[in-house]
Amino acid sequence: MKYARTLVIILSALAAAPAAFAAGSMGGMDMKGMETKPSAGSQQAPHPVAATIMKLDAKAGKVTLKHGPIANLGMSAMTMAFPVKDRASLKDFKEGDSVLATFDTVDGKPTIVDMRRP
Ligand SMILES: [Cu+2]
Repeated sequence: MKYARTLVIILSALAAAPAAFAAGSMGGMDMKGMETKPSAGSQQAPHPVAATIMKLDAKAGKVTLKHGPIANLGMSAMTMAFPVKDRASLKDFKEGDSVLATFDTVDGKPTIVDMRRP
């Protein structure tokens, strides 16, 4: 009967061990590489932005605008010069005009693709 009792004690110890090892063995996984980066193709669609024409150069096809935030270009409000896609449309505007301008990236540059009166 002494052997049987010893066997029970050993078996009990072995049965308890795996549970102790299992706990905490799953802690090594993290989510590196799972972040979503905004890509150039996932920006929102262009929409008209309120702006004021500070300078207009019809010959060069450039307009300097004081513009509000341009969400689709990720640009905050500022004053800067833009090329204009449709130069002919510039004859309808002059410096000091308030406009609604739509911007998009053309040939890698922020460009006015549409401009109209508010
Ligand atoms: Cu700007």
